[in-house]
Amino acid sequence: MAHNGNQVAMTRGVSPAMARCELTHLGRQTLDVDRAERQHAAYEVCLVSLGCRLERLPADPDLPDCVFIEDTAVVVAEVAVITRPGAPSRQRETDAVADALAQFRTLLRIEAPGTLDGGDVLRVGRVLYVGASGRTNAAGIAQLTGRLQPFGYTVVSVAMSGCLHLKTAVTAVTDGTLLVNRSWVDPAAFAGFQLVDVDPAEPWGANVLRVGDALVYPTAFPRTRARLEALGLDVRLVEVDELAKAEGAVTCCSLVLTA
Ligand code: CIR
Repeated sequence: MAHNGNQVAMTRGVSPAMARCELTHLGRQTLDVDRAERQHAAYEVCLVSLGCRLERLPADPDLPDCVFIEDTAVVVAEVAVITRPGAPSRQRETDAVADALAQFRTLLRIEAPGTLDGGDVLRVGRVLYVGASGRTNAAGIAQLTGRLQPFGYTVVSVAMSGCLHLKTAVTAVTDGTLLVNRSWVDPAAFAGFQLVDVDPAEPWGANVLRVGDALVYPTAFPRTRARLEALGLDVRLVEVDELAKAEGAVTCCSLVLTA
């Protein structure tokens, strides 16, 4: 097994109620929970192969979207900010995650009336770009700024539209390079970065999970993958199409942190 410092990947099991997940941009399709579980298990194996120690929280049968653990916290080196997810059905997801994160970080919180989903937070170095999405409101962004500025972080609010979270539209593939779908976010917000566009046939292809120098990436976007590989990037494939029926992708299924 590779070693990646003291990297921990916190994950949470697939809820047996996942078929009742929140949906915003997709119609409800038949969801095979067993297949979603198998895909999630293979995703976890991929993270372990990249040197992460797995910290796996059990699923909650009353929380259909609990597998999408990314939305419940923003973890930086110094602290973890427990979010207040924008979908009311998801707000109780934070309890178990906060309990588990307390062994690694001092906890801070987003409080009402603020809402914030971790999927809207793209951190590159000490800058956090935060999508003003349907889930994350101005109060949530202001609170995140207040919690993290004392540690030297800058929080930048980013306008976006047409997709669920900022990281549906843009993620970092290196510290200087972003993978982006320009129809959902204006890249003017990211001056100074090299930009790689998703292939026009793969609008959902902008969500990449970086673990060390490796990129965990869905099998579903071969054209965009070729663009990443052409840059010499180390792409590790996972099949997540069943999870994608619930509008989830690769970043949303883990919180990767240094212990
Ligand atoms: C939701 O609508 O909240 C879930 N069905 C999907 C959340 C995906 N989260 C993410 O991409 N960070």
